[in-house]
Amino acid sequence: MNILVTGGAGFIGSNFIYYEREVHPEDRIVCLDALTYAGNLSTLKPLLNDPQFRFVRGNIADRPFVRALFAEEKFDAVVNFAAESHVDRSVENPELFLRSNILGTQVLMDACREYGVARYHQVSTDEVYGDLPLDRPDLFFTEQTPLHTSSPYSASKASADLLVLASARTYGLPVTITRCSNNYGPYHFPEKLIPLMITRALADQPLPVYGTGENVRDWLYVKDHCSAIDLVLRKGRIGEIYNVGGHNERTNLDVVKTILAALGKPESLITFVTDRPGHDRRYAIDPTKIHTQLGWLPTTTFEKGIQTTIDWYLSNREWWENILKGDYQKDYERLYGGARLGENTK
Ligand code: NAD
Ligand code: TDX
Repeated sequence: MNILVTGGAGFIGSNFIYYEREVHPEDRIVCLDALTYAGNLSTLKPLLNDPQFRFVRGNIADRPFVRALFAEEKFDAVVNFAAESHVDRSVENPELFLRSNILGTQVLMDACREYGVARYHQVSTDEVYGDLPLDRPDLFFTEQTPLHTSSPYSASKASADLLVLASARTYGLPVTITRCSNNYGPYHFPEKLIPLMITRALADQPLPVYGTGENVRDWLYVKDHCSAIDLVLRKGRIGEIYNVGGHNERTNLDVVKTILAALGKPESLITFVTDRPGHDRRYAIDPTKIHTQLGWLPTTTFEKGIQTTIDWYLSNREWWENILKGDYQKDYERLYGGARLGENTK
């Protein structure tokens, strides 16, 4: 297969490309990425001389550019990771999220139709379901849970999902969708909770916990998400949505304390800060469908995954220190200081 992976210079996309090269070395991968603030070509450096890999810089919302690439490459499948992915940035600047996450998805699907691509896979999120109350541990998101979004980010992802289903029904586009819970692991951009806390704790900087720290996230090691997407891409039923998650719920405070303990740093670094506007309380995925229909199960426990992740950040300091030396730090100060965040693509 010749597979287009969009957003492959970001966190999950890059992990997916490495997973595919390892598990399906016969396939060719083309990575299309705009290299926004979140994209990092150094993440893919070991692959740049691989004859089965090509990197192309470009925007998924740029229709003429996308059409030309599809005409040239004749893809068999498309996996769309490309998106603006940070909730806090969407609160500051929603419009960029509409262009990349909604318009970009439509442009890719139109190109799939025009060039007869056999499969379009949309990487979506559990955030499209909104949140669950903290005092109802019996409730989980299933594929039937109604869409009920909270942030411009999640609203843009839900909009994209609706357009994917519309393309399937109206034009017969062969689509699948996965909706995954929070990922963690190597190459995670240090604005998200886990890498932010690891990198700040290593520098003995205060760790900003929003609100009371009681919000719950359902954490999945990134490689387990990659195996789920790979399975759905190759064996999933056309037109279906699959929830992906590993029953790994933790409060944010628990996660931060686990990181501090692993690094031998004091809990006095924890600083409670103003809550995120519209902050979702709890996410929790019911992965029964992907387990029973496709046999998927996660293989990494949170205990093992968080230690592996911390070890990765300890032995790959150059990767994240280069990010912190760049524009990101200024953006972070603006966000953390409550000022408006401007254009965040380079
Ligand atoms: P990320 O921000 O680390 O990476 C996104 C990548 O997409 C970057 O390399 C960026 O340069 C690229 N990109 C952004 N806009 C683009 C555009 N218009 N054209 C081309 N490239 C563009 O994000 P991530 O955490 O790896 O998330 C990847 C996908 O998975 C997203 O669609 C996100 O909604 C979804 N998802 C993420 C999580 C999570 O926990 N991180 C969980 C579930 C679903
Ligand atoms: O500094 C922080 N302090 C804090 O308390 C940050 C960055 C986050 N938080 C809290 C907010 C959330 O409750 O930690 C939790 C996790 O926050 P994020 O890492 O920003 O992730 P989240 O908002 O849960 O969204 C993530 O999972 C779903 C990804 O960023 C999305 O792309 C994905 O769809």
